[in-house]
Amino acid sequence: MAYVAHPKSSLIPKLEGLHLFHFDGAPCAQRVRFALAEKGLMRGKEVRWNSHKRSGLRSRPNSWTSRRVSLIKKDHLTEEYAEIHPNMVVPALVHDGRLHLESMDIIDYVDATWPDNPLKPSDPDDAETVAKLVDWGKRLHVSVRYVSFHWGLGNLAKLKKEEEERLANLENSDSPEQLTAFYEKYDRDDIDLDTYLHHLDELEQGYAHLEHLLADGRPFLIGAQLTTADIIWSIKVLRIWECGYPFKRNFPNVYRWYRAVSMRPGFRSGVLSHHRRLSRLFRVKALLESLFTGGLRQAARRRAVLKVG
Ligand SMILES: N[C@@H](CCC(=O)N[C@@H](CS)C(=O)NCC(=O)O)C(=O)O
Repeated sequence: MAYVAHPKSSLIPKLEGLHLFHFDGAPCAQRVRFALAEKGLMRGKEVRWNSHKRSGLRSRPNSWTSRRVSLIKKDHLTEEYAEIHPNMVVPALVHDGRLHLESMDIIDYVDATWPDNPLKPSDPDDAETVAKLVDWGKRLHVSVRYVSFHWGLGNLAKLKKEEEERLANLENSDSPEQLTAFYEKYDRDDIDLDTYLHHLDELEQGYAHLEHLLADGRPFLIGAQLTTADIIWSIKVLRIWECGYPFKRNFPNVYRWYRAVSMRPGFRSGVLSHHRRLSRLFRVKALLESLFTGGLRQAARRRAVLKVG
């Protein structure tokens, strides 16, 4: 569902240039912002996400207007947002009145529309490797949700009863995100530890594959060029690292690669510029949990011991 031909929201056709509906702490939006920055498209005006005011309808060339949809205030669980994104998730990109959904499809669209600094390799074998890595990353999206909610956000991510009801009324039954079904269980602590550990295991299998690829010291996943594979996987590391996962100990090559990618100007401006405070908060929370109750760090250690045993 990359491009939506007839969006319900009357705001969409009014928007000129680039407008991103996003949240600074949301991994799916972080990937898009990272890609936009790598293409030289910088964050411009901040506008209320649902504003129809004339002053916010047109973006400057080579920049995008930020329409921040707060996942904390649950802006995404409103009828107005469901008219923009029927699956009620961020991000959504509008370019000259046309609505694009799905973060990796958005990145492909941006890459094709602004061809400088390509994010896809021209060599067909490399392109196939990138496509496989991106697909794997996409499949792990749900695992990031389970692991980061359980060991990161905890009770903070639970919905109130009325929010749950609103979501159930508004979410399409065929939405691939299936948020209603997830929150129904999550809000009632109805997901067992084995399920969370299964998702952690899925992620660790992905990181183990990257660890192997990166063992020869290459700067990026396929070699010398930063691609969409680095974009999706670096954000997958960021979120789980913020939850306290010991990358340096468990996957040292992944850690080295992630550190280098995260120093790039595109990562710093696209991903971190407005996320630093929340990121620090996540990390302090994870640290306290690892000291007192046993967080992701301990879960990862127990798993490593079990695997060796
Ligand atoms: N497949 C979608 C997934 C988007 C998605 O799940 N977004 C998350 C943030 S990373 C979200 O908005 N979640 C809302 C929630 O969990 O309530 C994409 O890649 O764009």
